[in-house]
Amino acid sequence: MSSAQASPAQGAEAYDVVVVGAGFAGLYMLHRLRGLGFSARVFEQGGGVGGTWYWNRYPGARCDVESMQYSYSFSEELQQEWDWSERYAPQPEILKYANHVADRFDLRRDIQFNTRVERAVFDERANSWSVTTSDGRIVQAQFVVLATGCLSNARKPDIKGLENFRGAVYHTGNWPHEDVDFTGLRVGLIGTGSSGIQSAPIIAEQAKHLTVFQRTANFSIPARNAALTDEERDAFRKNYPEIRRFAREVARNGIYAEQPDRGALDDAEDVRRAKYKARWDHGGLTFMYVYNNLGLNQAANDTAANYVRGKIAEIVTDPETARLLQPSSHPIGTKRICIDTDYFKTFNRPNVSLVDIKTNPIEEITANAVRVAGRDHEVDALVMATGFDAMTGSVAKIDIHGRGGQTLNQKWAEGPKTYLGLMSAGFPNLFIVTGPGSPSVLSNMIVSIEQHVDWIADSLVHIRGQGLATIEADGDAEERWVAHVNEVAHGTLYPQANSWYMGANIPGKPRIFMPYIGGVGVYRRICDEVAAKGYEGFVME
Ligand code: N01
Repeated sequence: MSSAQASPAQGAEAYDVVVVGAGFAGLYMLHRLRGLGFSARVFEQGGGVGGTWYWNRYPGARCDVESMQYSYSFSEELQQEWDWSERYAPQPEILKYANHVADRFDLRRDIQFNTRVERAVFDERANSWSVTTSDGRIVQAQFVVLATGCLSNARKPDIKGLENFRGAVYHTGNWPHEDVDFTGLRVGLIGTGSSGIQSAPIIAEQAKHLTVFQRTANFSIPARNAALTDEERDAFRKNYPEIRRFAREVARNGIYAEQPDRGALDDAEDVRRAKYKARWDHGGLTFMYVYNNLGLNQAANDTAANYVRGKIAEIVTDPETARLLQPSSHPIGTKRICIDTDYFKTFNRPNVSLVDIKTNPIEEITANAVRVAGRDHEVDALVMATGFDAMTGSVAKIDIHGRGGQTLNQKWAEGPKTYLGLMSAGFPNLFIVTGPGSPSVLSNMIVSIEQHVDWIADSLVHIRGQGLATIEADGDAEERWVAHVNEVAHGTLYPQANSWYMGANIPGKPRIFMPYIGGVGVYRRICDEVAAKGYEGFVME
């Protein structure tokens, strides 16, 4: 059945589909392709499956979406048989789950590990891609699916003198596989996003001293993590059909939770405070669902932000440290909100100190210290929790040439352009899973991954059924979609923050709000309508 197997250079290794990445997206894509009779090969740069959960092994790493929801829904048996141990699964357990899925569905035999895809060139005569891998092979594929992940290109900032530092330097997004022991060491932690906020309390328990270098104070809500009981797991399992339906079709971010029906200013001050308290006590991301206008209206947002600032002041005993930890540079939620266990409390420990590097940026890293405002903070090890070149970074690392030899990096020089986040005009038969222009990082990633993979799989079946060779985003449809993504974003408070959603954490990266903020339910309906109308906005030949 395989058109790709027949078309390219005689004797070349050829597949219908090459999938880049064996994280949650790549694994499910492979499973679907197999089930539909397509030949497929997955290339994965890591030594195992799991993607982000393979690399992010830092102390305290766990998911901020509840484990019963941060899981595949495509197999009823899988979701009934897997036992999550905690409300928020720790990284090792999520990695174990990814490995279980790979084994249960016999996926490994089509995955080549420790292999990067370095280059992909579209051959306009053969209508197929030549894919060059890091082991020097070139394979042919009619289709390429980039399942490269949104937060997979870890970024160590270019800080003066870093190369002179004599101790170990770790990055949370590329953590060693062997145990890292900070016992007796003075540790410097740079970065206070989700990774820094999760790791600080654990490192502080082990290290002799922890110095946290903070550029931007962040909003964080207690996780209230706990072991899951059999009753809780059973309740989820019984209600999975409704929970999954709701997450896909109703919830804006793909998470089943009570949806707000009013704005923050519709309630009196005491009622509002009681609601915030209830959500703070409950813990987790749903703090932001108390009201339906926290991302839209500054005055409404201020009420939630003030509540959290008040909580920080209550928890942190030193008033100056509390003041520094209170975020003031962005509306709450416009940078990814953090979920923590004892983060603010950690600053009450005698072996923890906070250094403000907003007012006085790091001047230099020396052999044994981080120098700020002329003072050397001595450290034996450095932990960079400095984030990722998000959404586009891992795609940009692949040298992708589309029609007329244009590279994707040239096309995206002013910011990523896609139609529905799925394809980019000029690059036929190249799909992106949860790419810029789709809800992606604003959602429960597994819900969005399953939706994209299913949509791509359906489109491939359509192409095969119609005897077609290519699918490509139409340039005008893409322009309209990019404008729509932008317009929706600018109707919210999100672009106010210097966030990685905006590319603001990477010097020189264009400031574009990359994900689609219209909500996963709305987005799914748009994608389904496009398909139902004969893939409107795509050119198929
Ligand atoms: O990265 P980040 P992250 N000098 O980019 C600072 C997901 N995730 O790895 O804000 C000094 O958020 C930077 O400062 P600023 C989640 O979606 C999920 O923590 O740019 N500081 C910031 O404080 C999350 O949002 C989970 O001023 C520098 C920090 O480093 C995303 O991954 C857990 C600097 C980077 O924060 C990324 O999170 C972990 C410099 N030169 C991650 N450069 C869960 O599921 C950067 N910083 C819970």
